[in-house]
Amino acid sequence: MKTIFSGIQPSGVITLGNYIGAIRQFIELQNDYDCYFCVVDQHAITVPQDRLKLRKNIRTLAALYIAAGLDPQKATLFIQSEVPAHSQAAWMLQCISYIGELERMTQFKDKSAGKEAVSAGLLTYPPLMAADILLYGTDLVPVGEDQKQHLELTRNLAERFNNRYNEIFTIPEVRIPKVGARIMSLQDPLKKMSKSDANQKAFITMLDEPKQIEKKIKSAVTDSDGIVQFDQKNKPGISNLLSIYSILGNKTVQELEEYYAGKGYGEFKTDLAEVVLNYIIPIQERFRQLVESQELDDILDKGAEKAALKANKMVKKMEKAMGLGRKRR
Ligand code: ATP
Ligand code: LTN
Repeated sequence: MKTIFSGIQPSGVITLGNYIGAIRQFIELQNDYDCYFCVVDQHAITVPQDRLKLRKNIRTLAALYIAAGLDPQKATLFIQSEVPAHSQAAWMLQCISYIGELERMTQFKDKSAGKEAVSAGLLTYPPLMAADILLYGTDLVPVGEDQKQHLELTRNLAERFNNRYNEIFTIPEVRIPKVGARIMSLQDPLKKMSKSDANQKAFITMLDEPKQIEKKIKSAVTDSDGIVQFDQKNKPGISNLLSIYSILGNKTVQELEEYYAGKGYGEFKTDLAEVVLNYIIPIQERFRQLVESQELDDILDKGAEKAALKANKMVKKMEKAMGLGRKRR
């Protein structure tokens, strides 16, 4: 059976973008692959985090994975910092990464732009991500569009290691959904929807109150011509809303355009809010039952144990290939 690995940062409450671009794929794939899904908390500390909020976000994210449909009987769910092999492997991979290639990463450039104090971790984030993936002999990595460049680097690092030391890594493929790989901000449809956006109105989280969700959709930026039509270039706002509607409402964009011909944005937005709520409310109900439960702790304990078993073996192989430590007698 082929292996899948993916991770989400607990840098806030996951958004509709994370759900559509990432989690929705995970749920679909868990039946056919050996899956490892991770709460990548060590990635989240590459930018400053409040410790109490981070703790809360980690637990929230783990519960939301399950509330959204991830089945812990089928997939392994765990927290990155609870499996030390990730940071061990990340160090070794950092030592074969070049500063130049890390500086070229778009995410690094975006997150460091205009900041005075940029952590070294923000720069060395990609080798940690490569470690996450390579430790499990991963064949496929389901992610949103924004992670494509990091996956390319992961493949390069794996090939570099294999050529330089020993052929121990599987070269992973990226899997980006055909639709919904890049849900845009509701306030600036030229920017991706991001859970750490300073403007709360720019994103919908999976735990927003129904009233808040309605409000955010109603105040989403569109344009002034009032025609419900998909045109990414000239009408990015309404096109983004059409994508969300199409995916969650299970209708093609063309069907929606036909249905809303001659009706304004107001009616379209009211219906979209209903579609989003129908999707999110059941997830929120399952979430509330899970988040403080012992069941969640048991799932995460078991997940970390299972992940460590596999990851530790790969760390040993990496150390052996690089000549670290002593030869085992
Ligand atoms: P942050 O705001 O902290 O950078 P983020 O919201 O961009 O976080 P990540 O934790 O970095 O989210 O990403 C988790 C997964 O969700 C990744 O697979 C990523 O590609 C996907 N993803 C993130 N934002 C979007 C989006 N707007 N549309 C589709 N997929 C997305
Ligand atoms: N870099 C990713 C999160 C992430 C990830 C991973 C995704 C960390 N490790 C391994 C896939 C596989 C992000 O910012 N979205």
